[in-house]
Amino acid sequence: MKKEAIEKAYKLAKDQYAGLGVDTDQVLADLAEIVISLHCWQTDDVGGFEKEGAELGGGGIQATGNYPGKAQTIIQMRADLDKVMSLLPGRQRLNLHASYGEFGGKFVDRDKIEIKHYQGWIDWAKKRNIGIDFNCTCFSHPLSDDGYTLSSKNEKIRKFWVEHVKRCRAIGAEMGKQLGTPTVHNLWIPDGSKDTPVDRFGIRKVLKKSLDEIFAVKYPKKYLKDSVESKLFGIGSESMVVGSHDFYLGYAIKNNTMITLDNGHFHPTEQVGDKISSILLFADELLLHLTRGVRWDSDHVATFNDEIVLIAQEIVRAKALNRVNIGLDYFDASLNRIGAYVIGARAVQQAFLFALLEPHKTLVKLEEGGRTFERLAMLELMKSLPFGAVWDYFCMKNKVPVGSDYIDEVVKYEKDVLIKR
Ligand code: RNT
Ligand code: ZN
Repeated sequence: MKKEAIEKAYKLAKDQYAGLGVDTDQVLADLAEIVISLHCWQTDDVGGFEKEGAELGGGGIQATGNYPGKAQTIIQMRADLDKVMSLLPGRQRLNLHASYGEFGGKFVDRDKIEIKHYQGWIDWAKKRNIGIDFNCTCFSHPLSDDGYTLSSKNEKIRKFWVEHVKRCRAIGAEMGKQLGTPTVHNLWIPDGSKDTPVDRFGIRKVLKKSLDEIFAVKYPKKYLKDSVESKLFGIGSESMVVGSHDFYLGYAIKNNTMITLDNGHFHPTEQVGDKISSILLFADELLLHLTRGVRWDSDHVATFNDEIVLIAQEIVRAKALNRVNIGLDYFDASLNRIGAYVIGARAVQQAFLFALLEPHKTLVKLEEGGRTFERLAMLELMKSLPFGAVWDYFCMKNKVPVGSDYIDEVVKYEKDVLIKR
């Protein structure tokens, strides 16, 4: 698209939104401040670099598909991340899993990891002026095979995982310190039961005990922010997930940690967007794992759909952009992974743009006046306003491909780089 055409379309759109009292220049300034944490595991189907050709399993995490081009080394992964960031407007962070350390060809078990294994990533991020978020990896390991990690009644297994998570938090805090922006550490465990357990209380009590041991170590919030992630069910944990939403919501509120809302982890008719205004009344901040649930699978590429839009709207409406940490979480191996990455990240940014363009004050006024017809009509009207023109202008201003140009870029990268792997 030509620069003049993009500018002209933006000018028209700006006037239209201004008619509703929305200042698009301000909206673009706000959008530019939104940071998206890129989940490194989309580039290699959650394989990690602990051993070559690692395949993931356990706890219902499974990438399906065999599209060529998966990152097999850290060098390849970094090239992929650079490519992705070059196609995204706005700001990003990197979301790293513990299994992506640089172990120098040696096997380093999870209870032995140290900051030195991640120093390369910190230096990489520093050069790009981005922050890092971190995750313990409590799956795809012989000691997670029987379905319980931090909630295991086997003390040897439980201690192993407590040590792993403690180390991950220490590493995260050091990352945050070195990079000058707090690392969000997210804890997700696969623990659960395929069939009906009888001692749910006892099992959950073990998890609580493990978390208490882990979080007994305090770090300054300017280095590390903790979050805990719930799930409804997974493959192999259909009948009970130990770390359910009730469990972690209770834990988070009581212990002043964040809760992670992965929108693929709830009942399909539940609206994650609706939970935000409740949680933010009781918690300082929260973490999002944005994804697209399809039937029983929680990890399809995020798209600009009603669910993501409602989440963005509820955050913007609550004026809580500075209290929500935004991450992506999906892994689809059936299409170009870099393309999938960009689709999801752009979809989320577009959802926030759409939300920021809402004439919020007018809508609240209508609502308070009982004008429910006008409220709904306005909400419908927003859908056909030229928000695409505002988006294109944002991409152009950020010097990233506009419109379908990014598709060509991804296809070129596939031809030049991915297909040769
Ligand atoms: C699993 C959780 C978790 C993982 C990542 C890889 O159901 O969503 O966040 O996807 O840790
Ligand atoms: Zn998640």
